[in-house]
Amino acid sequence: TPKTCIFDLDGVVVDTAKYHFQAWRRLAEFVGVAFTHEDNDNLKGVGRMESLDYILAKSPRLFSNKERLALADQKNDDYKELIKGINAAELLPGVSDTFTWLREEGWKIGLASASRNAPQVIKSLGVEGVFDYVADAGKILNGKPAPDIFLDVARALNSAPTDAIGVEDAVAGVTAIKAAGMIAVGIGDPALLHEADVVMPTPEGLIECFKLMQAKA
Ligand code: B16
Ligand code: MG
Repeated sequence: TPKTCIFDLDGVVVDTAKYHFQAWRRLAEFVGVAFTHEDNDNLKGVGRMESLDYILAKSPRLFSNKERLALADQKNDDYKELIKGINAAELLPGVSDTFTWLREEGWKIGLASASRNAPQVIKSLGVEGVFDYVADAGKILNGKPAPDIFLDVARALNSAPTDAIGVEDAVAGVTAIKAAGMIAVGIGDPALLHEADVVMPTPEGLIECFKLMQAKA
């Protein structure tokens, strides 16, 4: 029976995608290329340098490694400024109740975020105590859609992948969960997240979903 739940952060626990969007758009303007909401969707769950390269690929000019690192820092400084004021009010609907329910039912809770800012964000949200383990994105070799980060969390929680449920809003994230051999719950558009075992529009349906899974197992 699944008794381990591994959460993605951005787009599942909190809507930081809007802050990533603003910071990436500023960066794109700075280098003179366009950046749309569709671009932002493509970058969900994708690491910082890979996201930067996606944007720089739209420019006709080439960027040195030094320039790339400076641009990544520039984006991250903007992003950190934007998330400074984050607090518990920005937890997505249903998230807090889901954490409480999982705790009461004795589940283990892990965090598999590609963001190096994740520790700061969960602290600001006041939920850092909820997680039994938080993956360090900087130490994961292959980013989503590779399964590495979800497997790292399962290992740390002494959980077999088949006993774990992953919750993700990103296409790359759902692919990573399935590649890890876990049950995937998608948050968002079912057409986009078709690889997931079940998709819901917001985290509000999670408790019912977990209850059904417990009953079925
Ligand atoms: P950072 P998640 C991901 O977090 C975001 O979805 C993605 O947009 C971002 O580029 C990536 O983290 C890296 O974030 O620049 O803060 O290290 O969805 O995996 O929680
Ligand atoms: Mg996400």
